Amino acid sequence: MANLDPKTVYDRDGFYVARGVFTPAEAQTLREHFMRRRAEGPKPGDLGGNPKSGEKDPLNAYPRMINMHPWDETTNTLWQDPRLKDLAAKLVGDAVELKQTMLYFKPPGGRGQGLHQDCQYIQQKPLIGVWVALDDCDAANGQMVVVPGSHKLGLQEVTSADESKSFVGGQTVLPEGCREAGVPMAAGDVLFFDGFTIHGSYNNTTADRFRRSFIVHYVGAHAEKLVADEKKHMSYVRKQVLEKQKVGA
Ligand SMILES: O=C(O)CCC(=O)C(=O)O
Repeated sequence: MANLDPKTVYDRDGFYVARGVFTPAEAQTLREHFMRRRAEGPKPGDLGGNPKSGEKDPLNAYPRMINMHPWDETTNTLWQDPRLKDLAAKLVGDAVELKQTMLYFKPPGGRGQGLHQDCQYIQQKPLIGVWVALDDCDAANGQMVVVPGSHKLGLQEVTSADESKSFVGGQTVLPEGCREAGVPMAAGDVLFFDGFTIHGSYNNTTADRFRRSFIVHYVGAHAEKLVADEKKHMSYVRKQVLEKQKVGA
């Protein structure tokens, strides 16, 4: 079959994998850089550890970093890298602007993130996630999982996630007949996905392999505000938890 162009694939499936965007040497430099920054100690917005679990939760030592670009020059350069920004713009069909930057470490034994749509958090469209693999990723170390075609289904309802598998408390209620597909990637590959595409990841079940990824979210320069029904926004899961606590008090 003839190779389809990236935008055709993105529009059809809701995601596109660009192979070998960064060299193995660049991926290694980025891994080493972010491990050094993590070792410096807590950063604003860290998320993922469970202080109640003491040393048991590997995410205590490796919480997710967010919005590093104001204090980390490497991040501030990387989100503007034309290899990410130009393809993101081509895929959304508009110039793009930065929404957020993130770094997931997912150490051995680390939990994943329940399946979700990014527009269930960020109320703007078009929104595009750009996920740079810094390690080789497969099912064992918790590769990304997507639901092909789900970007065409609109926002779905949210519910609580199994927190033994997900470091966040909410997940999407999967529509009937949905098929999940793992996305194996090599360090340096980049996954681009639509803000409506259902995606997430499972636990890193390896004893010795990290699954690190650098992520940028961009919005279209002419993005519209989205107003999700209450039950389709992740804040609904938090509200339900607070309601239950009130009833139990
Ligand atoms: O890296 C993961 O496991 C999930 C990332 C994700 O959900 C995102 O980048 O929007």
